[in-house]
Amino acid sequence: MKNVMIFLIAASVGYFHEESVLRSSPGRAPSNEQTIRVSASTFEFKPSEIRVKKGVPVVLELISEDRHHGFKLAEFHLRADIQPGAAEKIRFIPDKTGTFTFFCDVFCGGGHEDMSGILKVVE
Ligand SMILES: [Cu+2]
Repeated sequence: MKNVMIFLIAASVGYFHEESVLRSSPGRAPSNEQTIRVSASTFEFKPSEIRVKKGVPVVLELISEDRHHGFKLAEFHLRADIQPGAAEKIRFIPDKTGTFTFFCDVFCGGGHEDMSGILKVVE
């Protein structure tokens, strides 16, 4: 009987250990995370309007269709360089609602100043 108890305790400890390892395994994306692909080209972002929900993790997958561009979303302290041929991923959790402007912060030619878009965060 004593042996059975020891076995049960050992089995349950092992079980819980495995559970915690599964939960904390690195690289596992939260199930509600959403990936939004944004392409940059002279002189626009597509889509130019991104709608997300407050509190839901977002991955922006930034790609360039032509040359070096930048991505800056100051209110969420996000910025990235976007180079052709390589997707740049930015993860964040929108923690406030509102309409925020993102823009290209790498000079890319005559229409650079107009290269922007908006992020709408809703409840
Ligand atoms: Cu630019």
